[in-house]
Amino acid sequence: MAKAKPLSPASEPQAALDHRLMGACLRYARRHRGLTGTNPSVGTLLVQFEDGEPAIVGRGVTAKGGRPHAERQAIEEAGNRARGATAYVSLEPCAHHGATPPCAQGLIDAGVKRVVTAWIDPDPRVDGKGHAMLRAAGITVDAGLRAQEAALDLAGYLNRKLHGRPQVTLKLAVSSDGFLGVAGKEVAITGDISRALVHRLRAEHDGILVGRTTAHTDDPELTVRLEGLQSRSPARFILDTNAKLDPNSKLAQTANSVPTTVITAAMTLPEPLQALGVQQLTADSHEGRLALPELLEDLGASGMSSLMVEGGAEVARSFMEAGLVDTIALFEGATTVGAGGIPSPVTLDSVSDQYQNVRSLKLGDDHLHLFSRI
Ligand code: AOF
Ligand code: ZN
Repeated sequence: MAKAKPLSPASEPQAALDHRLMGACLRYARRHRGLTGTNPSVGTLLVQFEDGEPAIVGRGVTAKGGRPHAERQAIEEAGNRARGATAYVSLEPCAHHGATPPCAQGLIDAGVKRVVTAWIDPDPRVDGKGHAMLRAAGITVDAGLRAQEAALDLAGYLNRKLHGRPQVTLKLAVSSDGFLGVAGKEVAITGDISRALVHRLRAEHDGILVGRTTAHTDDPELTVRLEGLQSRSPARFILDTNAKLDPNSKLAQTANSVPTTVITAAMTLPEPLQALGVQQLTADSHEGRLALPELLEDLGASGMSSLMVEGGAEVARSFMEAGLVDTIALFEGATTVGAGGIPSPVTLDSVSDQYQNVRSLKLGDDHLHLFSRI
């Protein structure tokens, strides 16, 4: 086989190379986010250092549906060149016999000499055992590289495993004077670039949720309408205590093509909604409101790892007050709304210090600020 093209000058120190290669591994892992079911989307790069220069000899990302695992695919691609290689893996290799033999064993059998990982797998069948197996076989293991970034990417998986509920992203579009819009009508707060990014965020989540008022006022579709990603629309949920969703709404009308569930308090769904294919989820209620923590537990138990909450103000406030928001995606537009605006429950100046600003981007005239409490 021809020698792979080197990625950097030989002089780059190992720690810098590790940092950069783990970055590439994390980016590769993102490729199947939202497509691997209850399994996390993990990335693996197998790298040979030839004359000190790194050459990627095998790559793998957890396959759609969750299997095969990332390491298996990277090992297969590398063939003999896995021997003596360094493996960069975004999550500790598994140690259990599931549908496939343990990935840790696969790396041992392939002759890998060093494994660099970003995060320990909290699955009780793994939880340190993957690293231990590798070390027992004489492999050097360096765990925890770029851990915080990996944890952000794995947030859905980690939340469901550790807390039994999906990771919740609250998306807010706030005007430059701190408003979400004007009551009763749809106001454009952000521009096209932000809109595209919102669609990409949707594609990365298993579910998307709005309140009935938003469903009524904005009549949203909540689908992914980016070229090439149209099939990645998340399942749609409407918080609708009394099952009042309008059968003529876009959500109801498209329920046969994108799963649509009305979350009610023990009501039977009206016949027209049932006929359109709208599903129902009955949630506990508490003091006349749907009980959100229990709802999230039910969604977690059904296999949902990530939920995007898109509004409106009341729903956003309820999720914040219940302490259920893990990530805040705060889009800030350049426009002002002025008198009569709906105040945002969260603005740049009022984000609680439980949250850390993990990323900020300029999107045309808008800004996106991502806050996370991990
Ligand atoms: C890895 N590499 O690419 C992924 C891992 O049902 P199974 O056998 O597929 O096992 C699921 C568990 O495997 C999951 O809970 C997590 O612990 C691990 N995911 N592990 O070595 C991978 N996706
Ligand atoms: Zn595995």
